[in-house]
Amino acid sequence: MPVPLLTSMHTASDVARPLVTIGDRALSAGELLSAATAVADEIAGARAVAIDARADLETVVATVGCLLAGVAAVPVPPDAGVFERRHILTDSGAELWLGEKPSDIGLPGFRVDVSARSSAAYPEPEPSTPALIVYTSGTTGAPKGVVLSRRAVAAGVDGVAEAWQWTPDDVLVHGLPLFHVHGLVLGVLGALRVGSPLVHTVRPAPDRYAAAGGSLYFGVPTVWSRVCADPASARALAGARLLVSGSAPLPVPVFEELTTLTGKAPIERYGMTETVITISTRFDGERRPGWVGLPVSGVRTRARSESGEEVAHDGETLGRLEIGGDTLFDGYLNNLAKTAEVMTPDGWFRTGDIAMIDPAGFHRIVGRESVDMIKSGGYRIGAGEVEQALLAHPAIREAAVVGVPDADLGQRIVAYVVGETPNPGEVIDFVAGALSVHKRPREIRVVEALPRNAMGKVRKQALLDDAR
Ligand code: MLC
Ligand code: AMP
Repeated sequence: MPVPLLTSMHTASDVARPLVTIGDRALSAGELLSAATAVADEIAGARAVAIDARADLETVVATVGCLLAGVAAVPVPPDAGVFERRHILTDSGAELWLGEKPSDIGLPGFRVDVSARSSAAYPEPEPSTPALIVYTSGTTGAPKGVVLSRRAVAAGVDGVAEAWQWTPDDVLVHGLPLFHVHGLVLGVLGALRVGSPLVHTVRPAPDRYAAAGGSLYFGVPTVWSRVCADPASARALAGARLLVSGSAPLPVPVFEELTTLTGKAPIERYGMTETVITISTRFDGERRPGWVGLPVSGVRTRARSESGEEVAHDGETLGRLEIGGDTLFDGYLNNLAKTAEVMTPDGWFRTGDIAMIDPAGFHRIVGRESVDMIKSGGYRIGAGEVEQALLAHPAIREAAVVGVPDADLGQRIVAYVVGETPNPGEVIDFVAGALSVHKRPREIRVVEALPRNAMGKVRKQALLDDAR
């Protein structure tokens, strides 16, 4: 029989020690296992189940329940608006809803009870079984369901655990959302696989990080920049073993300030929903501002020029970054065409990121191929998806969305719209209600006309220049 995915949860030496703490509630390994088994008892036999993925213990118990039963977990952002939630539920084919049910959801379901107990035993599913279907944005259209197998989850966690010397002696702290790879796969399943207790602060606020007393901290760059803006909280992290940044580029000034305030250079690591975590600096290696390090164990990378040749590893030639290895997803659910677009014929995943590699194998991510893929606060947001939502507003005739450089969020969504004097605040709320709150434009600029080229295509660069 295959080795359990969440190995350490089954073999914890002290089953009574808190293994997962979220806010002021905690579960030991024993409690988590039996509460999750009670969920597995209810859902066994389903293909996919939706989870109302709030930052709470119920989300952890529900996800572990799915993994025990071999049912694909579909984390649904708790702030997902009606369009987005409907799309996720329909596309994923989720058969049940775990959590509190909004009135527009017709699926059967139940509330997860973290005090429920079951001692049923489930055989470990094959590594190829889907573990999660995570919805993520493309440049256009609705979010796509990324199918991650148990093998990919295991490989993604094991690679960084080796690079960071992450062990059960660590206490992991973060407050990231539990519906993406960073917070859920690395930040929850990672802790459960390694067996290091997790303290989740519900929100990634600097004072909560400071008060948590962990040895290993995860954050997106926005979180680290806010930590630096609160020097007392930053200094409180001086005793931690590792501060890890990922999901978006960590600005060099933030890297340097964090190093000065905490006495520790942060670890940077690079990942994607489709590939889990693939490149990182190491606990025992160089940490270079602006560079994300080396492929983790089991991961292969290559950077290719437009004509397809691998570029020189000279630390300056740019190439399109591709990834190979066990951490790769199985494809986009119900979307063979999109899957074929992002996979090379020889089985590598085209990340859409532009990178350079130096002679020592260190990687630097310099940007995205497409201006329509935006990263704001570490969230991936497709310009096309926001434009579609804007066009559904009755006062808007045309819309174009750009990601403008922003000191706090990395990129800030600015929407240019043409229409009958729409009210900016109301338009922002309209998008927040249709998609997810974090996909809302931070600014609306009403213009007479959008700049277009001879083909009629919007000139996004002109909008970016204008917004800057
Ligand atoms: C604001 N709010 C609104 C609103 N405007 N609600 C409704 N309508 C509106 N118009 C509310 C929000 O819901 C929220 O409420 C509060 O106001 C603040 O929202 P915000 O301003 O959007 O939050 P912000 O401070 O900007 O968030 C920053 C952040 C967040 C860093 C905390 O961006 C974040 O959590 N980022 C993490 C993203 C992440 O995990 N990415 C990983 C992807 S995986 P309330 O009640 O909620 O406070 C990946 C792979 C890899 O990338 O490599 O890791
Ligand atoms: P997501 O699918 O939300 O996981 O977003 C993946 C994208 O985030 C990648 O394609 C990169 O563009 C970006 N990203 C993740 N980690 C880093 C990092 N450490 N540095 C730069 N960009 C990153």
